[in-house]
This record gives sequence, structure tokens and C-alpha cells, in this order.
Amino acid sequence: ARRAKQLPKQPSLAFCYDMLNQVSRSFAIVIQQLPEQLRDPVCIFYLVLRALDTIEDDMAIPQSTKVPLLKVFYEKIYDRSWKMSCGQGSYVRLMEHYPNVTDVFLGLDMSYQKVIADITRRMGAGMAEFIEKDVATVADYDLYCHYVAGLVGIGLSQLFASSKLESRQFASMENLSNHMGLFLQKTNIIRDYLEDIMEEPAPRMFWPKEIWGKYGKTLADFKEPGNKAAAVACLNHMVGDALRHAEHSLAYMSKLHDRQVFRFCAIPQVMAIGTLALCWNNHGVFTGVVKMRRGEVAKYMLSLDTMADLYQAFDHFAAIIAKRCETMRKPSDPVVKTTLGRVQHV
Ligand code: PS7
Ligand code: MN
Ligand code: MN
Ligand code: MN
Ligand code: MN
Ligand code: MN
Repeated sequence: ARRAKQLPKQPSLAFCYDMLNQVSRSFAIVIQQLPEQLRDPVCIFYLVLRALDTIEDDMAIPQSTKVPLLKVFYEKIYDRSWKMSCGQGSYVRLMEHYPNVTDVFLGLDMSYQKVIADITRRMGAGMAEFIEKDVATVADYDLYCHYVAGLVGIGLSQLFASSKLESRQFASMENLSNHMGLFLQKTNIIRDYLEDIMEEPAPRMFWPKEIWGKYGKTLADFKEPGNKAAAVACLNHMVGDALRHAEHSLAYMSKLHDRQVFRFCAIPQVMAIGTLALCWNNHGVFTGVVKMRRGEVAKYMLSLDTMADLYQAFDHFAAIIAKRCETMRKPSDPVVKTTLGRVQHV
């Protein structure tokens, strides 16, 4: 024990937190605020899924290699020698030095390892399914988002229950957990329109044709200056759809007991509704990056501790959306009307 104390912090663990800070500013902050028993498991869960997503996103990997790899990746997370060169930016280093993630993963409690491996298996299989098919219907859209984000919510709930910090019911709250993930993921998909359509060598789009088909002939048309009105109408339909999940995410968070776990869950959800409020009726989504101001994000990071704080934040952004619905040229438009109904409901 004396020797262990004198040694530097486990180098693989240092690598993992260093990586987390490089790849995600916002998750890095909320993960590091978690209670100690959940911090490393959630950090590793994040990095394992990031690695899986790096494979999914890398268009240089031929489909014939990628599909089987996505399906077996959950086995590689136990293999101390597994690594790969792929991805871009900081993800290259994550993949090259992946054995550091494996080292920390293999030191986690078995119950945590099982949850992480099971979710990774299901996500990889789902990603593989959507490599071979497009997101066409709203049902496809919900299913793709279930695979890449709803499952994260389901896995996190299982980790919360395993840690005993939250009640056992979290392990079986799949429906509400799924809504938590869908709310975040749909916000990311809406906001990333331009980034994803400009993707080289080919765009990767997740907006369902069942929605955009009502407004245009192709998704790429929406960024053309001549199609502003249709683009914004489509965007509003997408934002209205994402807001379906808000009331369920509030119901989920009302069941949490631990203050730090609550903050971990609530901060990203508030950023999501804040981002949706910014996106509503905002043509900027088609020309650049729409992002909440740093100061506004910081304000919520500092003071989101109770359900009352959370309702206040949701009300604030819902009211912004409602007000902008009411001042639109056609507030009687069905998309505007349903959205208004949804934000008045939260
Ligand atoms: C709290 C019950 C384990 C914390 C957190 C890496 C972010 C990458 O970034 O468009 O535009 O390139 O390719 C529910 C996170 C859902 C998932 C999905 C909340 C792991 C996160 C791998 C549930 C996050 C949804 C984005 C798949 O696709 O991304 C509670 C922790 C949460 C990771 C996210 C990410 C997909 C994604 P980008 P893409
Ligand atoms: Mn990605
Ligand atoms: Mn992806
Ligand atoms: Mn994205
Ligand atoms: Mn992005
Ligand atoms: Mn992306």
C-alpha cells in the first residue's frame, strides 16, 4: 500500500481523463463532478462508445470491414492488445492508445463491465444496421437515436442502480432512459445539419425523409439561399419533434435522489432545450454552428441542483420558444401549434 501511494496515478487512468477532456468539454465537466464510485465507470463508458462512434463515423473504412467490426467491437474491449488507426483529430490518439482504456475497463467492478459491454454490443449492432440503410421514416429516426443515445441512457441508469446511489427501479426504466438519450441526440442531429451535410467524402444525414420530404426535394437544397422559407419550416418540424421527449426527460429526472447524479443528468438536458430554443426558426442552422453562449452554459453548470432549478430552466427556454411561435407569421401552422402545445406542457 505504501508503494502504491508513492507511485504516480495509474498512467492509463490519467490517459483516459486526458482524452475525455480533449474530446468533450461539456461531458468532461459533468463526468468529473460525479460521485467517486461512478466517475471512472462513466468516463470509461464514454470513451468506449466514443471509440465505437469513431469507427462508425470514419468514411475511409470500407463498409465490408466496418459492418463486421461494429458488430464485434464489444469483444475487443476485453482484449489488452486491441487498437486501431482510424478517425480524425483527437480520436486518432484515442484509437492508437486504446489499450489504456482497456486497462481501466478491466479494473472496474464486474457489474459495471457487464453493463458497458452489453450496451456496446447493442449499439454496435444498431450502427451496423444503419450503415446499410437510410433513416427514412420517423420510426427509423427514433430507432437510430435509440441505438446511439437511448441505449446510453439505459446503460447509465443501470450503472446508477448498480452503484446503489439511485434506486433499483433505474435498472429497468428503459422507456424513460431512452427519452433522455433521444432528447440529446436529436438536438445534436438538428444542430449538426451543416457539419454533417458537408462531411467528406460523402454526407451522413439523419434527418428523416418522412419529415424533410414535406419541405423539399433533397436535404442538401435547404442550405441554398433560395430555399430559406422551406428550410426553416423543416427545421421547426424537427425541433417540434425533438420536444416530444422533454416531458419524459423531466419525469426521469424527478426520480433521481443523488444531487451529483442529478446534475450530471440535468445539465446536458438543459443545454439541449437551450440549443433547441436557439435553433427554433433560426436559419443560422443552415449556414453555420448554432451554439449557446459560454456564459449562459456556465450559469446553468453552476446552479442546477434541484428539480425546482430544472423546472425554472426548462420553463425559461420553453417560454422563449412559445413566444417566438406566437409572433410567427403563421402561428396557426400545425407544426407551430403542436410545438406550442409541447412547450406549454413542460
Ligand atoms: C443521463 C439517463 C457515457 C456519458 C448521455 C460517446 C452524445 C457519439 O459528436 O453525430 O456529432 O460526432 O456521430 C441519459 C456518454 C446520451 C455515445 C451520443 C443521457 C456516451 C449521449 C456514442 C444519455 C456518449 C448521446 C452522436 C454515440 O452521434 O456525434 C441519461 C456517456 C446520453 C457517446 C450522445 C453520441 C452519438 C454518439 P458527433 P454523432
Ligand atoms: Mn460522431
Ligand atoms: Mn456517429
Ligand atoms: Mn453529430
Ligand atoms: Mn458534432
Ligand atoms: Mn459528426
